[in-house]
Amino acid sequence: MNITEIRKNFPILAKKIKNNPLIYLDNAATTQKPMQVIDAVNSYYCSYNAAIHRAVHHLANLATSAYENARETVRSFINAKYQEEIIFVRGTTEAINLVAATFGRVNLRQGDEILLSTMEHHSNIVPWQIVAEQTGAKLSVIAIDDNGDIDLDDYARQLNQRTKIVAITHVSNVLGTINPVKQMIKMAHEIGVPVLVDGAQAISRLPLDVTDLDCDFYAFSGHKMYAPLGIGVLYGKKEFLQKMPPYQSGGGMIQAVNFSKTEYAALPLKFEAGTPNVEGAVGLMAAIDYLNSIGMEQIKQHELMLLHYAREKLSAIKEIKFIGDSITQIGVVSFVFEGIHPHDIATILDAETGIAVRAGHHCAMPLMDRFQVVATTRVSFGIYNTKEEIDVLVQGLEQAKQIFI
Ligand code: C6P
Repeated sequence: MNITEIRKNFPILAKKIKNNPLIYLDNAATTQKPMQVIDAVNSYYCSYNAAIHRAVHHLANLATSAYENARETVRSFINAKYQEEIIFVRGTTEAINLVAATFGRVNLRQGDEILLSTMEHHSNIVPWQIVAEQTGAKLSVIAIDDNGDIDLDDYARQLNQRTKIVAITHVSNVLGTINPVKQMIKMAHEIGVPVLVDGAQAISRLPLDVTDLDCDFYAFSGHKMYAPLGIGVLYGKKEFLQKMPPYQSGGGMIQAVNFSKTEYAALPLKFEAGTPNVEGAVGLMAAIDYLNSIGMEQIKQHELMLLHYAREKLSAIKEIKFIGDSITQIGVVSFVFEGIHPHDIATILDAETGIAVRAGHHCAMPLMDRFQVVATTRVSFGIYNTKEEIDVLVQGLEQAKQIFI
C-alpha cells in the first residue's frame, strides 16, 4: 500500500489541530472520507439529484440507477448471492433493530433465548432486550476470557433448543478481537439456530464473504468504511427476509394499498420505507470502489502491521495495561494508564499533539464490568495511519505522564 498516495486522498488529514498536524486515531468511531467519496456525493447533487423509484423523468432514472448500482456494488463486495438480500438502512444500529423488531417479534416466545456475547456493543444488546421484554424471551450471555476471546466451551454449553438467535460481533470495538464467527455460525446451524453478525468494525478491516461465512444476517455502517454518515446495510438471507414482516411502513414499501389491506413490495423494497438516502448509497458505492482499488487483503495486512507496532511501542510504557490480548486482534488497542483517567489522556493528546483518540466505555458497559474498569483509552486505526503517527502517540503519552504523575 502506498500510504503517502492514500493520505493525499483525504483532505482532512492536512488540517492542523491547535498548530499540530491532525493524527486521527478514532477510526472505530467513524472514518474520514476520501475525495473519491466526497466527489461522488458532490456530483450526485450537482448532476442527478432526484427522489428515486417513483418517477419517469430523466433525473429520477439516473438517480434510481445509481442507487441500484450501489446495491449491486455492496452485493458483490460482500459476496451475497442476490441483490434482494441487500437492504439499505441508516447504519448498524438500525440494521440490528430491524432484525430484532421483525424476526425477533415473530419468532420469539416466552422462555426462548437470545444468545449474545459479553463483548457486544449496546446496539447489539438493547434491541434484543426490548424484544425480550415484549415477548417473554431472555438474553443469555457467552463468557469471554481474560484475553478478550470468546469462551467457545461456554458457547457450546449455552446453545440449545431454546436458543432462537445468536447475535455476535465480528470484531470487538473495544478489544479488537476477531471472533471465530464462521465456526460459531456452523455450531449454531447444527441445531438450526440463525446467526446475526454485527460487522460494524470488521467491514473496513477484513475481506468479507457472507456466502462463505453462511451468516443469516450481517449488519454494517457506511461511515465506518470511508463512506458518508446515515447509510448502512443489512444483509439477510432471502429465506428469512421474505418471511419477516416490514419494519417501518409507508411509501416505497408497498405494492398496493386500500383502507382494508396493504400488499407489500417485494424484497428489498419491503424494508426500505420512505424516500431513501440516495446520496449515502452513491457515497457508499464510491467508498467500496475505493477500498477495492486498494484491496481488502492489503488493508487487513496494513491494519495488522499498525496494531503490532502500536502494541510493541506502548508495551514499553510500564503504566499501560492493555484491555484485550487476543492473538486474533485487529484495528483497535484499548488500555488503562495507571494514575491517569482516560479522559485526561484523550484531552492531553488532543491539546498537546493533535491526536484524536477515544476515551470512555465505548458503548460496551457490560464489557467494562467484565474487565472491572469504568473506561479505557482507545486507539483505532484506518488505512491512512502510519508508524510515525504511533511514535507521536507514544511521545504524547510520555508527556501526559510528565504532567499527571
Ligand atoms: N461503535 C465506537 O466504537 P452505528 O452507530 O449504528 O454506526 O454503529 C453502532 C455500532 C455497532 N456495533 C459495533 C461493534 C460498533 O462499534 C458500533 C459503533 C462506535 O466508537 C460508537 S460507540
